[in-house]
Amino acid sequence: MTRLLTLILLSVALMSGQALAADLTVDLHTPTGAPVRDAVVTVTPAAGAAPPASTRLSGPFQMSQEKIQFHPFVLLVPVGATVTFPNLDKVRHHVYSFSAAKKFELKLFGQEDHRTVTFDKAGVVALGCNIHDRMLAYIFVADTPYAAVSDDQGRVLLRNLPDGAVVVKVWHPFLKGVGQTLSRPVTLKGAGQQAFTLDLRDPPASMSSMRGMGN
Ligand SMILES: [Cu+2]
Repeated sequence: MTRLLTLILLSVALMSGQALAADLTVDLHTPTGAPVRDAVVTVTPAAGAAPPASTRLSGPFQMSQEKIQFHPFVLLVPVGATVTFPNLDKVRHHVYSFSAAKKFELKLFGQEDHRTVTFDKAGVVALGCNIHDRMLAYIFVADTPYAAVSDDQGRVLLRNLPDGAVVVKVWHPFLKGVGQTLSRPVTLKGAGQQAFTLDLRDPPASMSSMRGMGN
């Protein structure tokens, strides 16, 4: 390769927008210090649009029903994702959502039935079952590829984020406050760490005995 060509390629690379260099660790805990799992952390560049969420969040995406519960409790998908709803129980389920981001109903279906729903709008979709009141789960439809769900340690690690000013948001279904969301402007450069304290309301009585909700 000629030196001129190398220089041209290098300048194109430098001009083509933000460097992807930052790694961000986010720790989530309750006011008493317990880790919070099942929270969704999203990072959005303050200037310019984020790339399509599907560039990093890849499927297959599945919300199964087993032992009269949804699995997982919180499912993160990119805008446009198609989610399958396999029923692993012997009984039938009747899954629905009234959420603005996606209203739908999967009428009584059993193990033999194949059901899918496509989520074409960003937002939070709360799921229920008409037959079993205690079934509850959430699908978080993200419009940024920089997103992840917290693990049992209440931790999220996001790699190769754009350097510069971003907004970090944390959502959890039982977080007190507007939109169940906390938001913080952060300037990323290299490796960074953020901690959030999440004040959670009690989960619905019907499900609190069945899940470790992290609080
Ligand atoms: Cu059900």
